[in-house]
Amino acid sequence: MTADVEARYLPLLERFRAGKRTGLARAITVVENEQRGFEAFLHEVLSVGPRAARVGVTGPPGAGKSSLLAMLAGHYREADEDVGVVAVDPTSPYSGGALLGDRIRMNDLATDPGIFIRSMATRGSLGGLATTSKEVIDLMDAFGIPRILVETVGVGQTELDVTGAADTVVVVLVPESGDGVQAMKAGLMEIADIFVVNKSDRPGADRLLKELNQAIHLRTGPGGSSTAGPAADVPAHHGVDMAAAMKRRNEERGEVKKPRRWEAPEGWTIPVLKTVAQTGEGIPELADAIVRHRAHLVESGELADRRRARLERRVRDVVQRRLRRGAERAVAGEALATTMKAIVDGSDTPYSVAGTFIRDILERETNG
Ligand SMILES: Nc1nc2c(ncn2[C@@H]2O[C@H](COP(=O)(O)OP(=O)(O)OP(=O)(O)O)[C@@H](O)[C@H]2O)c(=O)[nH]1
Ligand SMILES: [Mg+2]
Repeated sequence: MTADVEARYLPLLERFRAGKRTGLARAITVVENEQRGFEAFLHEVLSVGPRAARVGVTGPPGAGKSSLLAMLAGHYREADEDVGVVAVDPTSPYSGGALLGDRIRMNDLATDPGIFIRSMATRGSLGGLATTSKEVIDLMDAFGIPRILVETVGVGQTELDVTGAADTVVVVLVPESGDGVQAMKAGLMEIADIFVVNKSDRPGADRLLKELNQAIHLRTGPGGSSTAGPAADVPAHHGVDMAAAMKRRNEERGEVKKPRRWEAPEGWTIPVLKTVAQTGEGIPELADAIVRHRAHLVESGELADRRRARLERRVRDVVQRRLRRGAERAVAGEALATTMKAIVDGSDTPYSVAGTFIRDILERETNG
């Protein structure tokens, strides 16, 4: 930390490290608002590395994600475990005694000192779950909260990004949200570690359950879990091994391995569970599946892989964010206006001017 940042955040750092709730709340605000020096602050507190069990809960709007999450949080609280709840782009509000659904009141949870709730918007970040949302999760983790539940609405691309924030992804579907094939198309199939058929008090739940089980069975083949992507099922055509070719292509592009896509870790068969979030039916089973998946991740070494992929991604995101912010600051106002004369005259072009800006930005960013 530079002396400047140190002076600014030292008291906060102390409160945070001392486990003061207000320290966490303030730290989250600093990060959310990207206040000056927030990255240096994150650097200080994140050096402990991730410890919390992070569970992402995603699915279509109104599927009962919040209700499930409240029930899960309650379940953990019964065992006296602290729980962090992060809702990204929530359509139903969480705070201030608001409801989660019609009947499940969040009041008890919101006033429970063992529960930390934060809801936030993605602010239109590319890829859905904004980097800052992930940083808030990291803060909760660094604060020492052992369980963090993340809710995202599974529409568009948003849900795919939950894999960038969670170790275990729970996909919530409901009988009326369409069939299992639809879920596959939406990409939810590919990211699920656990499927939940919520609102199983409603008609059609068993049909959805069956469809999901069939889809999983199809995907993984009889008697086991999948070991590779869909291309692995494609036999070598005309001497071309699709899976190998795709892998090579991805490697050549330097693409980061995404362990979540069509790569359910070996030995893990995605469970499909029935719940009624309103009554709490099926919640202990869901909690149990989460524990089992966690154990599986640890034993198979997959947890380390997933964390590593997440960290690689974070490095990229932070670099991009800093350069983008640097560009927004530098290429504006007076500085930009003064370049115009030469460009209009034709003695300069936007390209040479861009080069000058980029050198400036890089210099400023490397010097803090
Ligand atoms: N019948 C029935 N209704 C449920 C169940 N779970 C949730 N609901 C209701 O479904 C509605 C939506 O629940 P939420 O928990 O807000 O769903 P959500 O997925 O968080 O919704 P968004 O955040 O808006 O996408 C509420 O009216 C709940 O009371 C269930 O198991 N059975
Ligand atoms: Mg919700």
